Amino acid sequence: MAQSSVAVSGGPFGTMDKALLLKIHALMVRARVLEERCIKMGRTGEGYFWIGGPGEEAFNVSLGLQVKKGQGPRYDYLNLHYRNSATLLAMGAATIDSIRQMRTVATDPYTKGRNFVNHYCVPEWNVVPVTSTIETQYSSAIGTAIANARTPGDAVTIVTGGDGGTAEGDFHSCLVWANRPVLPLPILIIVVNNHYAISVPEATQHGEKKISDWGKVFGMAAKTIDGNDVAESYAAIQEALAYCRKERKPYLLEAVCSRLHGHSSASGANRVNEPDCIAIFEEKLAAQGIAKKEDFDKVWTQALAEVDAAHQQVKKEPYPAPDTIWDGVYFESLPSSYPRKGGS
Ligand SMILES: Cc1ncc(C[n+]2csc(CCOP(=O)(O)OP(=O)(O)O)c2C)c(N)n1
Repeated sequence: MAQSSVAVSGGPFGTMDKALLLKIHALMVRARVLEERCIKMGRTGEGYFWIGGPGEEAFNVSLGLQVKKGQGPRYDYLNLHYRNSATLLAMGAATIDSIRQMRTVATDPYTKGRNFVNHYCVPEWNVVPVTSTIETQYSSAIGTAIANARTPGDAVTIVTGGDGGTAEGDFHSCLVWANRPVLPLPILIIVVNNHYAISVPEATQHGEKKISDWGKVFGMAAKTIDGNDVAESYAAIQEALAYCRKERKPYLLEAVCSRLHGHSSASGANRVNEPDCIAIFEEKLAAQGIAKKEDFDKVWTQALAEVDAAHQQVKKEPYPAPDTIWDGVYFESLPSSYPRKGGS
């Protein structure tokens, strides 16, 4: 299908042009196929644990495409969580690298085969290491946002996490530090609300009506959006980032999204019956005459072929050598009983 940059005026996509819409669709599909493959790898014993972002593609692709990507405080810093695979792909990450991390092979560029899948780390793009402990990213984000605030330019810090984690002190520390009158921080504070913290329903835990209501306490810009909708997500991220970049102040954005395969492999990772952002998007694209079923089929087939080829390649790659176990680990000294390089 030939791509055009003709603006799709009005309708559900506002001013987003056709080329952008089709690019977003292709990235969403690639992210979904990748995650489904990783789930399968977990089930067949090719990886130890899966956690990821199927259901968040509309929001996460829209985010990744709007990052000011680079290294150092003149560029955006990303303090992400473990459901941001589609954000990484939209930023230009290779599909194969997630498969490498899922299989824990030494070629995994994020953690050399030593951490769970979707625990990215890309120094060249200011993607700080993802932690398994939830919400600590909201604390590290304060540091990177201070660096952005002290640097001339329009770079900002972006932090993402879930609704459950907002019960942690790190989230509230982030709100306090972002809003100090002495140094307000240019930080986009994102909460993806999928209505659950593992198995604990949001409705049983939150006295506040919306998580974005925390913005009222500080008089900070805040909004809740439908994160399953591409156009709403793209526009809201655009508006929030423009605000943070120009005003050098924080913005709290809550995106309500589906969690299509439950929490992780620990809860079975079976598909659940919640709205699917890709199906919703395809329906809208078709209704507007932007693409049709055959076009979508081609995109899915292509993504599957790409993921298949990557998976076959990764199967040939080595696991980390045992004596690299301490590489990248910071320590002062180890007890002599611990194995070291060279076997002594
Ligand atoms: C500090 C800490 N406490 C508890 C856990 C266990 N844990 C892992 S994920 C999770 C739920 C997170 O829910 P939410 O913040 O809504 O994010 P989601 O996984 O739904 O995207 C919990 C409690 C953890 N990893 N770290």
